[in-house]
Amino acid sequence: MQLIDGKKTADDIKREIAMEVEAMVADGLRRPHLAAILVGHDGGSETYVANKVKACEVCGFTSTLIRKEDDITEDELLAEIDRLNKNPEIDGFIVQLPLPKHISEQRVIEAIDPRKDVDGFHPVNVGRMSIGLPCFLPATPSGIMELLKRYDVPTRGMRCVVLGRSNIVGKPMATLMMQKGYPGDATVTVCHSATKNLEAICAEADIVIAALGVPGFVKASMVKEGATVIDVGTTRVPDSSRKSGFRLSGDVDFENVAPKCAFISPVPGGVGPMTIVSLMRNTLLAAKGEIYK
Ligand code: BQF
Repeated sequence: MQLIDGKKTADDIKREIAMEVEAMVADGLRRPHLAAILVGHDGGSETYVANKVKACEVCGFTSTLIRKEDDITEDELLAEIDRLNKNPEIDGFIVQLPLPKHISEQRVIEAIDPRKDVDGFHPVNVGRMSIGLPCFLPATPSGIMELLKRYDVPTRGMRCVVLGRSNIVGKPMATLMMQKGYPGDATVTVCHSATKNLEAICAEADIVIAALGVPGFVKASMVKEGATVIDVGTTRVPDSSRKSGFRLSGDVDFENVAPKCAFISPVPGGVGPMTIVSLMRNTLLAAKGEIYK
């Protein structure tokens, strides 16, 4: 069993990005600039945005955090997005999800200029990804593809089961795994809450990508000997032995599943750090104008 170390891989890539940024600065270019809009004070969102701001520092990017209270109106948020769209100093920006219930996430996403949509959530980027055109890839699936590549995980002709069908992880993950080339060329099955015989479908998979958000869902009986298991779950579960009061729990029963695996990614320290680094990569691409010329 080989552990897929997302933390170390992400640290390596951040060093690669930082070197490229210093070369840009030496050439007289300005640093890539990422902005993030954070609405409200949700604990998870605060942590995720802090992770992104920290990664910007490590990569040598400029970052701007725009905080809004959770009673902001949708129109006010859309106006802020319009300002960022028009601000030539900003290469890319994100609106941290989830948003308060009175705001339409879809309307917000569609207000972002696709050329600055470094989360890759705008329908233009989703559509371009689906037909294999240059685009900003969504950070989590992109990070997983990078891990499969750096660990030489075989994917061509492999049966890949994606658990979960979200717009942010499950659907784009399935799209990327079935695309031509490496890492891709897999035979992909997407399972969700209405799937019958899910256990049996998983047990035939060479690659299982678990993105349902149910702690410990994937059990040893659901995994084939020699399979690769990628755990995307990051559920906060109460843990009184931690000073934070919680720990991150993955979707995989790691202790029992790991012994059967060729490769497995842990939580924490697996996919999560790669999600952050993919956002940095997209911001660098935005700054260089390499997607939309
Ligand atoms: C780690 C996210 C659900 C909903 C919205 C490192 C992150 C997480 C874990 C992180 C996530 C999850 C992010 C680890 C960003 C991943 O060491 O294991 C980093 O910051 N993430 C997000 O921005 O929005 C989410 C999960």
